[in-house]
Amino acid sequence: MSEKEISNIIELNEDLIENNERLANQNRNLFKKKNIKSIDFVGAIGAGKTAVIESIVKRILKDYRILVINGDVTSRIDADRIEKHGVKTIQVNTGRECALNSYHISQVIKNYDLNEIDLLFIENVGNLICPSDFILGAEKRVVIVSITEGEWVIEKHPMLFKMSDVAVINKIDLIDVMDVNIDKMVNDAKKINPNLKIIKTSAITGENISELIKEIIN
Ligand SMILES: Nc1nc2c(ncn2[C@@H]2O[C@H](COP(=O)(O)OP(=O)(O)OP(=O)(O)O)[C@@H](O)[C@H]2O)c(=O)[nH]1
Ligand SMILES: [Mg+2]
Repeated sequence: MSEKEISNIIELNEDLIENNERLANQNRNLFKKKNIKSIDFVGAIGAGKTAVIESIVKRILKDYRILVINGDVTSRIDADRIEKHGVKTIQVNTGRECALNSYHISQVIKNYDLNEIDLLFIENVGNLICPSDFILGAEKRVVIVSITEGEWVIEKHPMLFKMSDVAVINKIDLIDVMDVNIDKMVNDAKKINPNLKIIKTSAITGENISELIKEIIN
C-alpha cells in the first residue's frame, strides 16, 4: 500500500470520528433540552451489562420513566430480558459493526417521543475496544468488566477506562471460585484514570447495586 493510500485511510477514519462527535453533541444537547439523564454502558461480551441494567431497573422503575436501547450485532435477546421487568426497550442490531455509534442513537431518538422518559440507558455491543472510537452523547459512560475475565483485563484494555466516568467490576459473588486479585483490578483502573469511580458489584446478589445507582443517577 502506498503512503498516499495509507494517508487516505487515516483521513477517512478521522472524518468518521469527527462526524460521530458532531452527532453525539447533537444527541447530548437534545437529552439536556428534554431533561433526560443518559447513561451508556460498555464492556466485554458477557461481563454482565444486561444483568446489571436489569438489577438497576428493578430497583428504580417505580420512580423513573425509563427507556433502554440495547445494541447487539443480531437478536433482541437483551431487550427481551429488560422488557420482562416492564421497561420500554429498543433493540439496535449493528450487523457487522462492533459498536453503536451516535448515528444509531440519533435515529432512535428521532423516532421516539422523548417527553415520555426521564432516564435513558444504552447498552453497547459487547466489546472492550470498538466503543472507544464512538461516543454516543450520553451524559455518563459506565464500563463494566467482571472478575471472570481475569485480573489483567483492565490493564490490557485501558482506552475505555480512560474515557469512562464509572468502572464496574462485576460478578464479585464468584470470588471464591476465581483465582483473581480484585485489588489489582481496582489499582489498574485508578492508575489509568484517577477520576474513575470504581464499584465492585454482583448483579446476581445485588451487592453494591444501590451504590451504583446513586453514582449514576443522583
Ligand atoms: N455469578 C454471576 N453471574 C453474572 C453476574 N452478572 C451477570 N452474570 C451472568 O453472566 C452471563 C452474561 O451476563 P449478561 O448480562 O448477558 O452479560 P452482557 O455483558 O450483557 O453480555 P453481552 O450483551 O452478550 O455482551 C449471564 O449468564 C449472567 O447471568 C454476576 O454478578 N454474578
Ligand atoms: Mg447484554
